[in-house]
Amino acid sequence: MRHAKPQAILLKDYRPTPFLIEKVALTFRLDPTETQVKAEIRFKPNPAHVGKSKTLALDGEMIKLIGLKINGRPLSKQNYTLSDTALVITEIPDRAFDLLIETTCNPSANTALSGLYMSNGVYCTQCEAEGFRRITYFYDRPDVMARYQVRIEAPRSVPVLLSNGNPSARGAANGSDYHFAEWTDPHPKPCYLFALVAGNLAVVKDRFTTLTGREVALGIYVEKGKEDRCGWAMQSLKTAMRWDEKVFKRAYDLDVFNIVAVSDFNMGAMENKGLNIFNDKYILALPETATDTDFELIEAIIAHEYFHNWTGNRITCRDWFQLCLKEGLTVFRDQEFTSDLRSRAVKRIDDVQDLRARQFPEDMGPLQHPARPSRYIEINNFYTSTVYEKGAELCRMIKTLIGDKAFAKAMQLYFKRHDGEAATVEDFVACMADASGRDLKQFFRWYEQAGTPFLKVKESYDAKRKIYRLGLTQKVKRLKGQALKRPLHMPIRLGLMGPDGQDIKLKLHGKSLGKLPIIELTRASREFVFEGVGQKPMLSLNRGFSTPVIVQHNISAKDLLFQIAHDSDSFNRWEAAQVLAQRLIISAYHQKQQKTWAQDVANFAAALEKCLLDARLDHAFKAKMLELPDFEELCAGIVKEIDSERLFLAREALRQNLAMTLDQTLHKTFAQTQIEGPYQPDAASAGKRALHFAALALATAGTAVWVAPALRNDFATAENMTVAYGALKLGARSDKKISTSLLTAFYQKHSTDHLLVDKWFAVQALIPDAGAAARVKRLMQHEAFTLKTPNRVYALVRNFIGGNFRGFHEASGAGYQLAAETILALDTINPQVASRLATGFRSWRMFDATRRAKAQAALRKIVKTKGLSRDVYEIISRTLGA
Ligand code: B3K
Ligand code: ZN
Repeated sequence: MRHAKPQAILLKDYRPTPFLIEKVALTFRLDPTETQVKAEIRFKPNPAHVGKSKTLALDGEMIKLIGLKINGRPLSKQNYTLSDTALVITEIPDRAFDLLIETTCNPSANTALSGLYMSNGVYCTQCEAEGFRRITYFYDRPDVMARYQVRIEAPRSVPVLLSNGNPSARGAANGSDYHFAEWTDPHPKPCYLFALVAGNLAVVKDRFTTLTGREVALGIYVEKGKEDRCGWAMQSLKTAMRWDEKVFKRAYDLDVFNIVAVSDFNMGAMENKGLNIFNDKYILALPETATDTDFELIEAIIAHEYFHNWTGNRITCRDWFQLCLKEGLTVFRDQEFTSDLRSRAVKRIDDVQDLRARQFPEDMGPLQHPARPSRYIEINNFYTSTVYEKGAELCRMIKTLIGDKAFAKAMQLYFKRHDGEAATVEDFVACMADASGRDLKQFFRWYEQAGTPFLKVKESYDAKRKIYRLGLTQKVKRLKGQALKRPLHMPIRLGLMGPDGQDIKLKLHGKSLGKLPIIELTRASREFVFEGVGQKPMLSLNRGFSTPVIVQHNISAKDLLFQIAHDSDSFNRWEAAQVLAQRLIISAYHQKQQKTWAQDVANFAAALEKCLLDARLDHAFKAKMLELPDFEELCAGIVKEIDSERLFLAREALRQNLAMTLDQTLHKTFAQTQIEGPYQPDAASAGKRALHFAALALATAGTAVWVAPALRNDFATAENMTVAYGALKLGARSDKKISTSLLTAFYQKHSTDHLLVDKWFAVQALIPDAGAAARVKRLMQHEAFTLKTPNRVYALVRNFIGGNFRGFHEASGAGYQLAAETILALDTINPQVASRLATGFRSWRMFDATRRAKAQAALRKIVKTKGLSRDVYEIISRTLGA
């Protein structure tokens, strides 16, 4: 839909609908260009609605109305009005009534991939957030929950006919070679969870018996010939089902659970009741086709969608402002799942890296919004890292505040109290407060107030009185025109280490703190006084990243090195290395402290070396220690007027120095982690491979002669995709000869596998060479590139915008221009994907004047374009505005 000046929707305007929907019967007669949809809907008055309503206003777009009856009587044109976005029926009975709506839609023409569309010959739906209105006229909002009965009719050439719930009938349908299938979903659900899939698909089957004794038939549907790639997804599904029973006491509630993999999908996957639909990138995996990261993501996303069955589906959201109620909580649940299955310490580091790279920049710039927003223009723009990942951090903080036991109790209370309901964030937090007896009123501000807080640290030690004082001050930056930011309730884990590196038993204001000490900061500023501290301690603050803040602490390099070596909290050992690296890069950027820089780098390298040689540390953790902070994080440390080229070179200078200093250790690490034997996707094996490539990656920044042959050899002898892709990524960035030969070989070998062609594009999008924008532009002309497939656009264009810092921010403005042209071209095809690309401009004001001017010109060009989608309009106007 195209709008000149789109209207904002406000949280405070929420009102219940005048009617509720008791049940819906949908009949589809599938056709690629003219699918017929018959909806028989039973409405009843809503007791929660205030006042009488004589009209029924239903949402609908891109569909053609064919027939309309109330209680069996056809409606004449005087009885309703029809617009591009709504059907409004006047003169409605004041008691329950049946409405029959007949419409048609055109799945083949649906390039936005919202509603009913076709992917590679397969009929498929995506209804969240507001796609159901492209199927029939309806109350397209999550607080209207109904029971669904679905009948699908199609030619026999379309053998697989799937919908939500349990299968109830199938057979021959009217018309010579037509057949039908019927599905009944006993659980009331909002329409965004409706799904239909039909096509000539293969299926991989399995079974699962729940702890309550229910036999569940599991099915994964994929393109024919891909059956052998479903094993890992199936195994992950069963693991997730068992884990949810064990940890959250949640059992599955239907006789079937189906998953379908399609190749055209706007995001990762969708949790439709009993019929999850997935981007095939997150289902298909064999050691030869998928990397360790793919395996881990598949496991996590399968779990995430499955967990939604309770957090999202059984208990859904009252309105879309409550999105983090289901998303934040479900991300929290999938993070816990991965932590239990793999390494908790490494998972925490991964999640914090991700939060800092994606959520912090969002939270500090013009696209900032609270985890529970209070206004939006296009809800699809709010499936953000703030709603998802910060939302998960808020659940984690509550758990830290109230403790594991109370949290478990509170979750059970939530499931009991709100099962079958459309709930709010307040409802959730009330359960947490009621079960724990804690007052969470101030904590609630985290949901309503945007911005990443800074936490300033001041310490002092009184040797005579054996007192250690810790002063903490919190502050959230206000953006132009914003109201005063209020202090937040922060649970902060901490430790004080003695000179031997051991944690000291803490006594705060006369009270002993337990084994994992936590202090709570509720005021803007406070001093914590620890008694009985015999020697000047070393502070380890915000252990495990207990609160998502940016710590500002003038801790010395010496102390950071001590922390790297001794901190009992592995997160903070890693964090200390990050802080040191960040400082070294920033001082290279400002060309400050040139005299001591080399010595500081040498000390840092020595600390890393110790880690690499420490047999007690696992491979995955060591690999994390070798990763330097991302550009997004570095930018937050520089604050203004960034010259991205100089920042890139400063980071490269540190990499190069480390590579030279650590050469022997890197070589040894690389050799000791040589990949042998058949591929196993478990965390330990993946960790070994991660370290192998982390060592090689750092070594490529130096000049050692072993590197190029090692890289070529890995590529040539690779028996799995993790190794082949690991070598390709590094090879593509080395000299032209290696780069060309590896890229050519990879494409020749894999050009018929669309997921691997995506990888081939992604690798090239991320090469940080000078003139990357022009190179990416040329790649967009490649025969395999298309704007119609989201995965392809993400692989090449989104990776370039979001992952190629040097290229996207080229001083010439070529990167910005390329982004603007692509966003505009894509907006007429798929506004959701276009709008995702547009968020890449969110930090434009942090750059220097030259770059700002170029970015602004690109943004203005977009916003001035006539007929812009609501999606892109909202993102660009906010980006320009604040
Ligand atoms: N709930 C879906 C996301 C829907 C996005 C709509 N634009 C996937 C997930 O978070 O599980
Ligand atoms: Zn989700």
